[in-house]
Amino acid sequence: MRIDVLTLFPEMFHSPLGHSILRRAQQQDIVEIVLSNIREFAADSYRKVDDKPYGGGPGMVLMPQPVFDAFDNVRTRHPDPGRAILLTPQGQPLTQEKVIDLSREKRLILIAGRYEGFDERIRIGLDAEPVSIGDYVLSGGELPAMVLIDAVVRLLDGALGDGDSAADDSFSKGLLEYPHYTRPEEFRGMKVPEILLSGDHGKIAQWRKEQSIERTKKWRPDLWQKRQSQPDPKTENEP
Ligand code: 6GU
Repeated sequence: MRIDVLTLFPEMFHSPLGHSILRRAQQQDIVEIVLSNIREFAADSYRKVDDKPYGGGPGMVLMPQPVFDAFDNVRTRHPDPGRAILLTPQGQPLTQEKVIDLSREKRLILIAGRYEGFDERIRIGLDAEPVSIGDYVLSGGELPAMVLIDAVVRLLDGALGDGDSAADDSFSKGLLEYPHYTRPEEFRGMKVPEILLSGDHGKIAQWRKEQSIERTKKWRPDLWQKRQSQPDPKTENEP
């Protein structure tokens, strides 16, 4: 997969992209991530990329021209035209379902905005899909773009280590993941549940399933309701 990111702050991406799974996935050519600085496409000598909103109001608005020019510059550098995503708090929620869908693309072009907002013609003219990472406001689209990249890249073939798997992830079956324990068997008076030491894999699987259900009901009643009202045919008949 190729991921282009159009941003005013490419340096913000260096640390997250330079560590752990994202670093390894790039080294192994599972993903190519290309950062473009929107400011380099500013037309004037002040490198201006924002201006006051028509109609008045607070803050500044990202101008269309530098973003369109940055977009045109990267678009032809890869055979696949790509799926354009606009990171904005007004976007559709980034769910695991959406992440799985995005992970099937050959190319994504992410546009991370700043300021009070971006000129609406960016979304319309570039046919960019608005995506949000949750119902709270961040100061720019960079952190959301990094969140999206991490969530997508870990699903690409070969990105996770041999022992790891995305199959048991929280949300992958509409439930939160079960609790984990490692050594020691007792820590500050808290014991590892007996069943996990039993070696009975059937019972352990059953216990984990129950735990997943319990914590989903307790911590994410919204997810539990959704699962009850629309059973997933793939998981319906599981224990
Ligand atoms: Cl994608 N952008 C900003 N600025 N804030 C957000 C967001 C995106 N998603 C949640 N909050």
